[in-house]
Amino acid sequence: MTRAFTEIADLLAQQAIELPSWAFGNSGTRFKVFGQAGVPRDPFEKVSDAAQVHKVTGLAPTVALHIPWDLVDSYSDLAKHAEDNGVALGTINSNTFQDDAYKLGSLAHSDAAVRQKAIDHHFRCIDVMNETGSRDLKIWLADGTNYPGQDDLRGRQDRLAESLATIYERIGEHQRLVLEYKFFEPAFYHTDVPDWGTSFAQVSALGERAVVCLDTGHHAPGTNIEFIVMQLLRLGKLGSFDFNSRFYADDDLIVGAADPFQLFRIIFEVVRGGGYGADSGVAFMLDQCHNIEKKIPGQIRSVLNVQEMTARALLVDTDALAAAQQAGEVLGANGILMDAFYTDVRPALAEWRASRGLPADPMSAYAASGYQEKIEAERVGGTQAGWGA
Ligand code: PSV
Ligand code: MN
Ligand code: MN
Repeated sequence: MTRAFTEIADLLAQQAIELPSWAFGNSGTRFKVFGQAGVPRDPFEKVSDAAQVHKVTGLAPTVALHIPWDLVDSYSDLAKHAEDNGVALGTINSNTFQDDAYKLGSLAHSDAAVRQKAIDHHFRCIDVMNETGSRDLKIWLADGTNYPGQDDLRGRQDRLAESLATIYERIGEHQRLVLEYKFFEPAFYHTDVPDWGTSFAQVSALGERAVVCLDTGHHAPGTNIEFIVMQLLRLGKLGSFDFNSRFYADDDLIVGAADPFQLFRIIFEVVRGGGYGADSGVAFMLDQCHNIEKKIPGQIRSVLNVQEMTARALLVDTDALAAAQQAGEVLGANGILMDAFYTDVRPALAEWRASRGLPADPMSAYAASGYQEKIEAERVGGTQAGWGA
């Protein structure tokens, strides 16, 4: 038994999933970047492509930028361009992993001059946020070491805390600092922000407007990610998700492709913990790249996957579940969760979309729109997302 779809229809309308600008540029692995026809030549074209995803799904009203990948002369012009295309600019992601100066780290580096360079970059990102009206500054650090003894673990953590505090002081009253963690890569021996506990400890020392970003691809195999979701929500520190799928490492594959059941379990805990909806303070984002498949359809498929698992998570009969848990009905409780997970919500979602003036089948609607053919014919020399993203 599950709840009726009609009971969750309005809740589904609250869903918003931010798209990363870098999903639209050429990307690859360290072995090869495969160029695709029609990829954007500049940030304006990335925003135009992201807008196509929102147009056919109604799910993706904002686009995250990565600085300096998305360098433009005027961010107000870019924000205006987004608005003209029916979307808005969202999170600003910093980048302290591509300059030679950052070879041994950035915010945790032993040299104060390198730390200051990285801090200044974040100040520049905050300036951009002030122009775009963005709420979140997202920090993912490549900082770490490759060899035991290479640097002082404790010293690096202390320096990181100091650098973050300097950046935090600069963010506005309505802005947030969001610290992402990742267990390894590009550093292989130790990473300065490897896990949710470290991110939590660092942001807790900063203050209320500092929160954690959970990237679903940044955990060791077998990690119970929904437990981390529950704990961070419980502690009031879950700021955002970077959604993607992984089989082996930081694969950045389409969310829900590798393990839809895990995505369902994560979203169930989000809903359970009050993290769902516009006012929850938990931002849903994608952090993906599409190395071999077309990018716009890849993003459409991704937001639909999130929507499908959200619908299933919302369908859980929570009253019955609580009763079964209270009564110690192990299989009964598990059965209630699985009933919702096994519900095929695709036909109901197609109807739901049609009733809201959206295409019942967004993938076909995009294919029929002619947009892909148009950009493939018009754009020559598209840009690279960054690296493997
Ligand atoms: C690197 O692992 C990474 O994929 C992080 O997940 C960031 O969110 C992303 O790059 C963009 O900086
Ligand atoms: Mn990420
Ligand atoms: Mn990643």
